[in-house]
Amino acid sequence: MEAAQAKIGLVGLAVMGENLALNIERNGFPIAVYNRDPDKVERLLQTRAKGLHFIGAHTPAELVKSLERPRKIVLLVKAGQPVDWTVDQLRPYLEPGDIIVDGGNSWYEDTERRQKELSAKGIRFIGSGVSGGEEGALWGPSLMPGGEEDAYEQIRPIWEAIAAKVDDGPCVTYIGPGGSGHFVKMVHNGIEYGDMQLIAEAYDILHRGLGFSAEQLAEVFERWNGGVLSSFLIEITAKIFKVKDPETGKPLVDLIVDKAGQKGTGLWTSKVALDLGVPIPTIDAAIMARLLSGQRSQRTQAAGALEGPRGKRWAGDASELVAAVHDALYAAKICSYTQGMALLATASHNFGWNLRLGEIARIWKGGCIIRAQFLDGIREAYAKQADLPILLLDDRFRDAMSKAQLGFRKAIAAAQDLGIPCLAFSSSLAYYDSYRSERLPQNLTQAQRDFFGAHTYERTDKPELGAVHTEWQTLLG
Ligand code: NBP
Repeated sequence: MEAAQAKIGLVGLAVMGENLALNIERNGFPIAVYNRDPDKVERLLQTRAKGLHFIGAHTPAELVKSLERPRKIVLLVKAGQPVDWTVDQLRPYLEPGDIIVDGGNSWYEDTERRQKELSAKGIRFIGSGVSGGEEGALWGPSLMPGGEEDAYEQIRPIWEAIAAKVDDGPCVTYIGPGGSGHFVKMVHNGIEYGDMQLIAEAYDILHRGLGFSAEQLAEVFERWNGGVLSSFLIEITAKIFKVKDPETGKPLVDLIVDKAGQKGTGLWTSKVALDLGVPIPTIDAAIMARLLSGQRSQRTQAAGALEGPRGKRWAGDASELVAAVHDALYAAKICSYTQGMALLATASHNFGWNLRLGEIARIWKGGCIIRAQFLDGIREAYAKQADLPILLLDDRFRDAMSKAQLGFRKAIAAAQDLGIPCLAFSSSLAYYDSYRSERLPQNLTQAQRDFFGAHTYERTDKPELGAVHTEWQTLLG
């Protein structure tokens, strides 16, 4: 291939970069690729990219030289300092109008800093969330681009061509200015943490509480995948229960150490939510559950020392508990997505992003890890009312909660009786009940704050007084 022929360049040939590059090329865009370790470039060109419209670049200069103007370069390198390093490598060869697209899981404030730094040289920087893992990157991810809209317009044809497709279009939309694309991707990941933890808790109740085998679990999850819970994560859960370890013949899932790792985007979601003052207890619980799972040696010690139900089985009708756990999973999922969307709404308001929540739900319907038919209901809810205060108040979800809430309570009560932890289920129910409570006990909290710190309070019977303070000790006499 002649020089200056590629439509787009890509840096970072690990699992995401390699697969996204193949997706871009398959959709008709000749691509130039570069990696810090050049062996990876050669390996790709000799294997999966052999005979395709790829240009292998061995230096940043070569990469830039092989691109049409304005240059468009996608980064899929490890988030954090490697992104700055890669940008610094490219910067001397770029010209005003060129566009860098960071497709990694970058912290949204880093994206905004990079946008500012590069704009001084006329270079545009898009922070685009890419979700869907290896398969998504290759066959169609969900893409969440944020930054200057006219810069996004330049890559839009490529982004729309490579994105997953659902009944109402490609799973990509312009998210908004600044770091909004990476923020939305971060919240997507937080919601993913919540979904995974809720599924894990449902599994625990059925497995420990009912003694269901992997085969029975596969059957239950397969059935659930045909209804309101239908989603990629439920589908792969059913598949996981069917896989046997080739060596021992046992279900592979039973042989996996009960310790879940995390790379940070879930934790970021919780931290940002605290900073913005948005309660997201289901997602917080999912992070706490992973942290607790990591404290394995303490748990092993405590298992023999701390009292509580041990190995107790559900004495009632198994099918009733299965139905209750199904309802709990659906209800808690509604609570979790309500929290995630509330976080997006607050960020949009505080940062002036003008996020279109219905459109974000739409682009999550395909390609990404949380993809599910369920998201169509969220899209419709925001299409009906763009400023819906909380998703729980949409007719569809309010009715669904009314129907599911008894099962929700029953499943949690059963888990508590059996001594099975369900951090995310119970946090979700407490979230729901808090919203339903016209009066919460924080009148007492405020009284305590005024007692020890003169923090004042407002009176229910005399709102016109505003903040008042009482000398509590004096009144005690
Ligand atoms: P990694 O996150 O493992 O990154 C690998 C790439 O980063 C390689 O090109 C590597 O170059 C480069 N790199 C590293 Br590692 N350290 C570097 C440094 N100090 N300076 C410059 N370059 C460095 O790969 P990935 O899993 O494909 O993910 C890429 C991005 O996409 C990440 O931000 C990730 O969070 C995000 N993401 C991943 C997934 C997923 O399922 N894996 C899904 C969605 C988003 P080298 O080859 O020379 O070491």
